[in-house]
Amino acid sequence: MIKPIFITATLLASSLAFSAQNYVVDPQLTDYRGNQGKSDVWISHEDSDGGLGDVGSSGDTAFDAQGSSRIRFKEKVAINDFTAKPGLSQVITGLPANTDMTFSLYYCDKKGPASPSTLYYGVREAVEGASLTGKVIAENRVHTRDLDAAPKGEKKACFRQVNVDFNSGAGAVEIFSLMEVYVGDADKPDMTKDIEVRIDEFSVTAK
Ligand SMILES: [Ca+2]
Ligand SMILES: [Ca+2]
Repeated sequence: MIKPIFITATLLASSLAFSAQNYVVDPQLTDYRGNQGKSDVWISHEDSDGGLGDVGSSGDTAFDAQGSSRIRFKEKVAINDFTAKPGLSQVITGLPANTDMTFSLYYCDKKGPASPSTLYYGVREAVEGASLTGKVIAENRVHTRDLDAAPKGEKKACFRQVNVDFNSGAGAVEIFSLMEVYVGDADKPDMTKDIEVRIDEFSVTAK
């Protein structure tokens, strides 16, 4: 009678190994796209008319069905504040406590090696009702020029995977993914068109 139980346990262990639980809700931004960027889980950090950047849904996708988020400064806005960091975040509760985990997403910037955009992403402690105010647990910055060898999206190869490790602490965190723009000595970057990037395919899993 012992043998069948052993086989069942082995099958369970192997199926778990192939699909680690992803704690992000609407991780592929499919619902976000379906609802034109309105979401109960994704928090947009934007104020385009106020010059703080625009966040919205896009039909582009890294994998599977349509949906990603487009972050941009619009060329038509009279005065853009390039110190603003527009983007998305999501509060995630119910993580296993004090566990080493990985946060990853796919980032697309078609502007090439000289792009003024940098992706600033990471994990903060969650503070109820006060998005992006918690203590930073882990953070990273990446430029598209550094992602030639990174895993690519299947539908749009412009999407490249980035990640950062963190410890879940008490089990409630806020993941964030924001665009920073480098202006340098100029008043503003080259604005012959919108400065835009896309983000998609989010994942938070135990290591
Ligand atoms: Ca997607
Ligand atoms: Ca918007």
